[in-house]
Amino acid sequence: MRILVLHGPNLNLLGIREPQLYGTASLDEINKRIMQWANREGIEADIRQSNLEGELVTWIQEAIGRYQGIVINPAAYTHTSIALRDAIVSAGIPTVEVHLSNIYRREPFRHQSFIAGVAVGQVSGFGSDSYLLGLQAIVEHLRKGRPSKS
Ligand code: CA2
Repeated sequence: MRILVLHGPNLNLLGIREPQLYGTASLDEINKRIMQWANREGIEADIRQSNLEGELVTWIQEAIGRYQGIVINPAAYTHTSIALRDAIVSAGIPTVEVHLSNIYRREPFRHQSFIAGVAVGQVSGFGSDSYLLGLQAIVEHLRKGRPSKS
């Protein structure tokens, strides 16, 4: 089973700024944990980060036929990007949305996600564990062969 893990804009700054919100782990450290988890589970995971909306859209399009599932932290694009939402729908690849922080405990503009309505589900608020929980969720979902709406 192949899973694509996508990190959105500014997540390359993790561990350097705003540790009270996003924790002290760097993106490299989070990616190492993801790869360790994937290796233990016998899952092939590829991980990418971009600050560009269009690049994330292209990667989702290119995932068709190559990946069975996507785990994405769309970062600020969560709250703005119909393009990412449309890409997830048209790719038809089951997708789990993850967030380090609990977006519903933060500013009202973060309470809206354009992604949640086309995702299998959402994990929000568990720091870097959100990625591992999201991976577990998508793998379990795919193993059970549940039909996807996205
Ligand atoms: O909690 C999350 O994972 C978010 O997706 C993070 C986004 C934010 O816009 C979402 O509302 C929730 C922000 C990512 C920015 O990451 C930074 C990391 C370190 C320093 C500055 C920004």
